[in-house]
Amino acid sequence: MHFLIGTSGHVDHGKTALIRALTGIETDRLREEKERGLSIVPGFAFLDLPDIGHGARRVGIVDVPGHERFLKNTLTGLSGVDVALLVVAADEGVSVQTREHARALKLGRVPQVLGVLSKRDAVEDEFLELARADLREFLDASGWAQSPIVAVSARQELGLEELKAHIARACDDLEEQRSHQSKSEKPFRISIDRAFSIAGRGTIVTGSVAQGRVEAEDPLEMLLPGGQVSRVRVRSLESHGQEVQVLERGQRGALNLAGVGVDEVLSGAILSTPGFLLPGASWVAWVEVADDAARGLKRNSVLRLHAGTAEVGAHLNLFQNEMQPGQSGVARLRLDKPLAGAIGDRFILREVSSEHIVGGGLLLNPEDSRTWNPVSKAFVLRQVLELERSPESLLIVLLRSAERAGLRLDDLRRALQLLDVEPLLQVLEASGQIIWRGSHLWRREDFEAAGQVLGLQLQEAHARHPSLEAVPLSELGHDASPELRSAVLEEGARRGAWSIENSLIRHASHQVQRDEVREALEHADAEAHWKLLSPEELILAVEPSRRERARSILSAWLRSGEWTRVGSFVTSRARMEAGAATLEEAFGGASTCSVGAAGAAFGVSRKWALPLLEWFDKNGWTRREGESRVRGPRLQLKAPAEAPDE
Ligand SMILES: Nc1nc2c(ncn2[C@@H]2O[C@H](COP(=O)(O)OP(=O)(O)O)[C@@H](O)[C@H]2O)c(=O)[nH]1
Ligand SMILES: [Mg+2]
Repeated sequence: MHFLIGTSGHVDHGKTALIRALTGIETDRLREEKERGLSIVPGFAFLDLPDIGHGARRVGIVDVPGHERFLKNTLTGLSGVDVALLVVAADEGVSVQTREHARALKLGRVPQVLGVLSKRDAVEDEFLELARADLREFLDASGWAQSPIVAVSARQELGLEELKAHIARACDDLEEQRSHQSKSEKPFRISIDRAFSIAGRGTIVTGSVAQGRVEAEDPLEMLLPGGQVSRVRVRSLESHGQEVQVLERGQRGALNLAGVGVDEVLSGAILSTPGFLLPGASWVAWVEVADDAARGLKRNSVLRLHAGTAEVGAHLNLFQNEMQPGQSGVARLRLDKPLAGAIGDRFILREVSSEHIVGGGLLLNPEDSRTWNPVSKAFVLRQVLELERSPESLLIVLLRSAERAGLRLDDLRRALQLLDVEPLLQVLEASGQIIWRGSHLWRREDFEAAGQVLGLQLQEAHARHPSLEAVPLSELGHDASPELRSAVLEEGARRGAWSIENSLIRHASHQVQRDEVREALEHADAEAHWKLLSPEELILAVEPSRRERARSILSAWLRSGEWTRVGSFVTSRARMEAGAATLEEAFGGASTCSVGAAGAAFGVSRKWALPLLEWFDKNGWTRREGESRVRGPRLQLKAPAEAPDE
């Protein structure tokens, strides 16, 4: 496992000098940085840690600027940091930017924070202890009561070994925690912090790997702030100046990319395994106001949002009037350009006027779903993202909020950020919690409720057609999505609740009620095949004394839509619907069909062919073009089998 260490703290408190003393590497590389003695952009180094029980390891280091003017660069640098060194000069104590950076570490949920008292050579021992007590109090109040404090001097090389041991311990702790987490592989993700080109090699981008792993030749997706998505390919990889075969979470990396010019890489861009991130111009989010913020957040505030290395303008649409420091709740963030992200991504919010960090939060849902009811769902989602953090519970919460719409496998992979969700689905299916069919899944409760609704609809349909053995499938299940409907129909048939044949369905409990008048009408209609009969002709099929009743049955059928008029003829709608196959024959694979061809396929003369085609026109199966017919929306040629990718 790899870990990234980051500095933080007020300007001039000795961060860069400390990294130089620890690693021998100068992280202030820019000429301007050297001249001014001031870090402006994040600088990078690496450190070999002693083996304190879990093996020696090399960790990456990012040294961030402390000056308030470069806070954006500081936040960029801190993205992906596992262990933060909060550096406080012993002779100055906790200062403005110490507080600001601590807020960023806290809101960004940086997992481990170590207190570092720098420049201990610059103060008397007595003063050092005062500074230590001051820092202790600050760490405790920030929720880091467990964090150690190490006093160091970069100038006299004091406390460096002790600090390394503490960093090693923090990494060991993280490794221990992460070994308990799901082993399933995450898609690769890196937020780009620099892009440049080298003659003969093309575009190089650098960043801290936030998730997953990447190898040379892997195809990736580049997502720009603004919403553009393009495909790129990894030519080669480097970490700390050396070519590597693989880059993993927690590593600093440089990726040589094919398929993109350096000018096309905007700051804040993300590289990801294709298909795992969606740009959203508006996100439902869980927002928290820093408990030491100068003021609360008001509805309709305009803020700067930082996520990964991206920064976008955000209009805060709160569901309440104001959130006080320390409070949190649901909000809708309308961004000035789309931001790519995933459920559970953390962000930080800055005030535009003061530029101070005021809050942060979690992305919950790019607002594209119709069913999303933010306020009721956000609380539960936030709970599971922040506290439980298991893919199983997240999946169940998402399914519950999707209700009968269920989830598509693709959306689920994206929501859980897992390359392979199948093993998880197998477990949940075996334990009876979900129903998984092909590319869709539902909670068992929702699926069964849909089954019950369909069963009731079927019984009602039977009641409408008491003399029919079975009813047209097309009468049922229109309140469910096509996937749910067909999965529920199939499942009921499997369990024997009903049977399906051709496009007719029959409930297992259905008993046909014999009625001679109805049967005589239906029989006459069926006997006529496609040489449909007029109402008068049908009535003649019934014994004279019962023709009055036959007439009223027929008009009831026509009123209910069970039967339909085809020109001057009448027949059951089910029979017309079943005519699709014959109509296909009439087209014979061609794009048009003449009246003659239709007559031949249906075995009738123009007397019937014309009204049949007019009925099909009216019902969307065909469309008249001149003297012939083309396919209507309900009679689409079956798509050819999908061509394989690439
Ligand atoms: N006395 C003393 N001065 C230090 C020490 N470390 C850094 N400084 C000085 O503090 C100033 C700021 O250091 P720098 O590392 O650039 O601070 P940064 O802005 O936090 O990165 C420089 O003038 C350093 O020489 C130290 O251990 N002891
Ligand atoms: Mg510095």
